[in-house]
Amino acid sequence: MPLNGDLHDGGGNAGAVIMRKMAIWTVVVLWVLLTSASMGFSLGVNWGRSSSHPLAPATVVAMLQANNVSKVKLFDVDPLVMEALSGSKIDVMVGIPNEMLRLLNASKKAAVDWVHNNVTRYVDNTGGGGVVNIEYIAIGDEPFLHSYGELYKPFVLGAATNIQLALIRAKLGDKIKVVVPCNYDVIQSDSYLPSKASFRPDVNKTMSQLLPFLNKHASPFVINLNPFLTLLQSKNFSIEQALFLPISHSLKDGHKAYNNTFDASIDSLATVLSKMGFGNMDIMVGQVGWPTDGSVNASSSNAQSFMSGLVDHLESKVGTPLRPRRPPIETYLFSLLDEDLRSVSTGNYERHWGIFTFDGQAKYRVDLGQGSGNLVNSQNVDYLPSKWCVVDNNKDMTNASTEALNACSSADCTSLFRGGSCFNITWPGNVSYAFNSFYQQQDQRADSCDFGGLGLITTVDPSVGECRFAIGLRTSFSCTIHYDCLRCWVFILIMYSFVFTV
Ligand SMILES: *[C@@H]1O[C@H](CO)[C@@H](O)[C@H](O)[C@H]1NC(C)=O
Ligand SMILES: *[C@@H]1O[C@H](CO)[C@@H](O)[C@H](O)[C@H]1NC(C)=O
Ligand SMILES: *[C@@H]1O[C@H](CO)[C@@H](O)[C@H](O)[C@H]1NC(C)=O
Ligand SMILES: *[C@@H]1O[C@H](CO)[C@@H](O)[C@H](O)[C@H]1NC(C)=O
Ligand SMILES: *[C@@H]1O[C@H](CO)[C@@H](O)[C@H](O)[C@H]1NC(C)=O
Ligand SMILES: *[C@@H]1O[C@H](CO)[C@@H](O)[C@H](O)[C@H]1NC(C)=O
Ligand SMILES: *[C@@H]1O[C@H](CO)[C@@H](O)[C@H](O)[C@H]1NC(C)=O
Ligand SMILES: *[C@@H]1O[C@H](CO)[C@@H](O)[C@H](O)[C@H]1NC(C)=O
Ligand SMILES: *[C@@H]1O[C@H](CO)[C@@H](O)[C@H](O)[C@H]1NC(C)=O
Ligand SMILES: CC(=O)N[C@H]1CO[C@H](CO)[C@@H](O)[C@@H]1O
Repeated sequence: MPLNGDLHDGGGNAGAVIMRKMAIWTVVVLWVLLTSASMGFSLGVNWGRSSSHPLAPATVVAMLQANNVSKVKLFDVDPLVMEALSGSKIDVMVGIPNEMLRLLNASKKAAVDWVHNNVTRYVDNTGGGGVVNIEYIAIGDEPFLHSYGELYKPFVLGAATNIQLALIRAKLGDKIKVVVPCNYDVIQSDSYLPSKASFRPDVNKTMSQLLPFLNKHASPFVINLNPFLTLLQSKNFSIEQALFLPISHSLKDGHKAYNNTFDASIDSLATVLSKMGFGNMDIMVGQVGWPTDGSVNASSSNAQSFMSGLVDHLESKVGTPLRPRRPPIETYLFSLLDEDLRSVSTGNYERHWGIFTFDGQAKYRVDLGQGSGNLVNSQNVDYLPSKWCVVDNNKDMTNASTEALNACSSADCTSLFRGGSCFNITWPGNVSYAFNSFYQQQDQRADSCDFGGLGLITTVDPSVGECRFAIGLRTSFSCTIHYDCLRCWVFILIMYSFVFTV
């Protein structure tokens, strides 16, 4: 209004009017510059903990800080993780496991307790400890996933409503937002054209109730993207489009042209939100990334292309054809670390999403947009001793493959199969890989390298080329049963008796 008013200000003194216009424009330009600078660009990471031997929370937080990562998305509320995050100034999304949604829908009191036990005590600094910057609470993790059917769907809105009420009661209603991370499979588009997208019929009704709730509380729609799976499943997108590489053909959708899968996915969601009457709702990307192992095209070099392409795209703030200059409000990379307990029902690559290996070592170079471009590895990682378990090929090897299969039924052998980084190591190298994987998972217990007499403990690193034979991490649990720890205690006891007898 002030700008328009100025145009009609016919005072007669043209010079003064021009001066005033210039002054106003200067202010506008400065304002735009300042706000865009302070808006930064919001990049976070998913910190999942489906690992047999997770890095210590304090080690991970130090690593996040060393890499200037300012936002993290969790899948639960682990007290040790929260303790490590307290005072860190890292913004946090905490998660409610799907299994709790039924209870949280049914009971307002359960929701109040949940918020009290898992949120209030961390954001409230009256307890003395440092504060955790909780920004979002995720109601379940992809509760509308197609394969879940009706398992969690009926409880999502009720649980979200009860948690929201509990937040308001705790006077946190305007500080913390309730969101529902949805897998991209809530959207369908037979032709893969964004303009033809709609919600999957079986979630349409639930969404028509959830969207007004999100809108009322100014919460974003959180979508988890999987461009890698899209590439595996559909012929419509090329790997170049998926990886933000130069392309020969863009995807034409009416007058819009799409150069990358990411924008096409965002605009499919934007289309659906418009069709449902919420075309202005903010979009947040809860997960997006590229795996590095366990499948063809899952490699560190492809992941590097993807991550740098994505970061450049977000940093440019160009937005998408349907939402120019309005990129997702926040984007959480998937994932921080490899996790050896993730389900492989959709593929072996599921355990290799990390930007960092399970022990916090960078897999490739990427500038997360805040600094040098070199990722900083985890420091002070607490490894087990430098020992590996391999097959002793001086023995009768008749049973070696069977023993390897047994080891793989519990240990992580996802790198051994087609497309994996260890697919190429020939027999019996792959048997050794399986033995070692099991041995490390069992905290290097001596009896876990037996394999019917075929196992042999070595101090020479058996890694070949790309195929890394890992050394496991010491966890507090593994220390209590660890052979070396036992030896250590025995030593201390002997020293004690020695001191007392002398
Ligand atoms: C959710 O909770 C409400 C209130 O207790 C209850 O009436 C409703 O049946 C619950 N929904 C389901 C699907 O159980
Ligand atoms: C959160 O609070 C509930 C209820 O007090 C509790 O049962 C649960 O273990 C806590 N943690 C998580 C991750 O939900
Ligand atoms: C996408 O692929 C399907 C079948 O693979 C085809 O029917 C459809 O026309 C394609 N869409 C576009 C936009 O190319
Ligand atoms: C989905 O829900 C919206 C809003 O309630 C409605 O307009 C639309 O027709 C529904 N679509 C389908 C396929 O049921
Ligand atoms: C898409 O790629 C084409 C050809 O490389 C280029 O001319 C066009 O500007 C690109 N479009 C966008 C939105 O980046
Ligand atoms: C983190 O930020 C600091 C200060 O801006 C910068 O000097 C440093 O290089 C950044 N580190 C990384 C890994 O980006
Ligand atoms: C191989 O396994 C079978 C069945 O467990 C056992 O009877 C046999 O002695 C084993 N062979 C060797 C060479 O260890
Ligand atoms: C596997 O070995 C073949 C031939 O030695 C080589 O061309 C190929 O690049 C290797 N693949 C991997 C994943 O190392
Ligand atoms: C090891 O490789 C051989 C072929 O070289 C194959 O028959 C066997 O199944 C592999 N074992 C494992 C555990 O991958
Ligand atoms: C770009 C790229 O790496 N594409 C490859 C994906 O994997 C298949 C199967 O190995 C290759 O044929 C493609 O070239």
